[in-house]
Amino acid sequence: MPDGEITGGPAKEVADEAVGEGARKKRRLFFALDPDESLRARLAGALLPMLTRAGGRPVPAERLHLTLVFLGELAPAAIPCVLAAAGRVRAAPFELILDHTGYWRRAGVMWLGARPCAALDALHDALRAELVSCAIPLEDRPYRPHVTFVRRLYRAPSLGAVEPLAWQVREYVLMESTGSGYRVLDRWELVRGTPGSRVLDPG
Ligand code: 2AM
Repeated sequence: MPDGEITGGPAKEVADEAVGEGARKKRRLFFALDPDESLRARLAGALLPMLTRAGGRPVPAERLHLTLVFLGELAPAAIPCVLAAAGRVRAAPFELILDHTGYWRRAGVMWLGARPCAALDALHDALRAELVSCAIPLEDRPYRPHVTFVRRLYRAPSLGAVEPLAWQVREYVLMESTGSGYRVLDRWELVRGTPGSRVLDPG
């Protein structure tokens, strides 16, 4: 998977790109949790000792994220439906605890895993349910929430518990993997008892 910078961008830009030159070019999209700067710094600090031991290719701190729902390659015409689906999700803020590491040999990645979290599963399920109306083929594999922090690692690392990191989840984002990196296309706040509300002005 390509690495690169995560940058923000308003929904209007997304809509504009859906009618311009790039209207036919498919885009690799996914919903994710995007750590704020303070959590990103804590993650980087906690991961640093493991990075030096593990080998492989460390994921730069600014690219760390947790995928909620992977959408795959989508035609730009499908994006408005995806944005609308995300806006219909109703979920409250919650706390996620990252407390263990894992390794997937075939993918060659080492990751930080989340303690079982009903609120995270509910957010994942709610997004998938709303996306049904967009007729996007989603994977049926069980959801394994994780933050990949090493890639191209083909020798099993030593795994174990890490000092638990608490993530106060207050929003989710739609991200694009651009080939040279990631960028945030839009964000939705989690608000107790209210619909997920758009943070960026759709223009
Ligand atoms: P990874 O970090 O473990 O590779 C962008 O590619 C994001 O979507 C990454 O977080 C990646 O997980 C995840 N991803 C990539 N391909 C996927 C797939 N087929 N199913 C689920 N998640 C995927």
